Amino acid sequence: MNTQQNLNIEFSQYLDINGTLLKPLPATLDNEELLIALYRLLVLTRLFDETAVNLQRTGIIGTYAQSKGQEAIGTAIGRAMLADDVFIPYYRDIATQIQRGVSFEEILQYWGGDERGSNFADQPNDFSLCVPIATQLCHAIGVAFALKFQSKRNVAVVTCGDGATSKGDFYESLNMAAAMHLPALFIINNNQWAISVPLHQQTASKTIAHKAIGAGIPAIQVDGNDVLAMLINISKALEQIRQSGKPFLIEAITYRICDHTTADDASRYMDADVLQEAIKKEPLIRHKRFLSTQHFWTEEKDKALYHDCQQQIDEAVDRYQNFPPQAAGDFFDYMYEQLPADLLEQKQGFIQGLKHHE
Ligand SMILES: Cc1ncc(C[n+]2csc(CCOP(=O)(O)OP(=O)(O)O)c2C)c(N)n1
Ligand SMILES: [Mg+2]
Repeated sequence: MNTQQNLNIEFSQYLDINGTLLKPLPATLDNEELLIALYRLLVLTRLFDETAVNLQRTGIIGTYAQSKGQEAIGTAIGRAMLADDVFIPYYRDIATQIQRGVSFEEILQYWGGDERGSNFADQPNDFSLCVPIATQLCHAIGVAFALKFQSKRNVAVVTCGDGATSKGDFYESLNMAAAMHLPALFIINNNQWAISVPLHQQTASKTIAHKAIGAGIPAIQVDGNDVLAMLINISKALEQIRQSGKPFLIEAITYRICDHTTADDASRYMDADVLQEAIKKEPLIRHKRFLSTQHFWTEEKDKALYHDCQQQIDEAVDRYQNFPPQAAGDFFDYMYEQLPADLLEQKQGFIQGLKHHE
């Protein structure tokens, strides 16, 4: 019997869980300023998450999905992309969004039910957060097709969770990207859970990367808690896509060390010992240890950085809370240039109902 293809999946890691460098970094990453900038983004995302949860608990925003423990993925994506690439995110991607011109107050507006938060003031190309699972993958294929049609050397970068890879939208998107040679980068946040459903109940596939191989797309696994490995591999994949015009998939291995959203209580289904083990591998501690071994990072600098990041977030929260409220019925206005008659009727009914209520 002849073998058609070996289906081995490479796993890439640069920093072990103690922050020790396992192999030399490429010259582009041997840069103190960049290494600290990455750490700052990790911390900023972590602190914003904590602040957003507090705002939800005090009724100031409606709901929120944290990226706690998964910050390295979005941090690396934002750093690696070019400004003219297009990002098609899902709801755990704020670390990327804040690097691409989306403000903290816009993100808070989104989770506060204010549609103006998706009408980015300083980000003309990227898509808004996507909560319907996996639908953004199909949108990304449309974007990638448009980029190819316009002969641009840009890439549509789309993210989703492990659970989303069970949906037809995922398989259809992979198939079309590969068959039509589209410049799309799929990055999967494999945080081991889809709300309360663990990965092994979600799929019998050995890895999510194998699903891409089946579609004819090269794929690798990367330690998703290692911001350096993520950045190196995403940069390499983007370059390969720009050269070849063909898609690529990265499965980022991480763990959701938080509730699914503020509407969830993970302690009801997540094993406490497994969680404790996962916390030891999270990305912030690891990168901080690495910086400390480089001799340029101290506890003093660390404290100052946390203080600075929190201040930046508090100022954004202030701006969010002092923003003039949206007009009643405003949420009807963003889908169509001209509202169809039935929706116009609903909008008017809604506004009248509010007046009646007052
Ligand atoms: C089409 C659709 N079906 C169901 C849901 C409810 N839902 C919200 S999050 C989620 C699980 C997603 O898990 P995963 O893709 O692994 O992403 P994660 O939240 O773990 O990052 C589900 C089923 C939804 N938002 N959209
Ligand atoms: Mg998941």
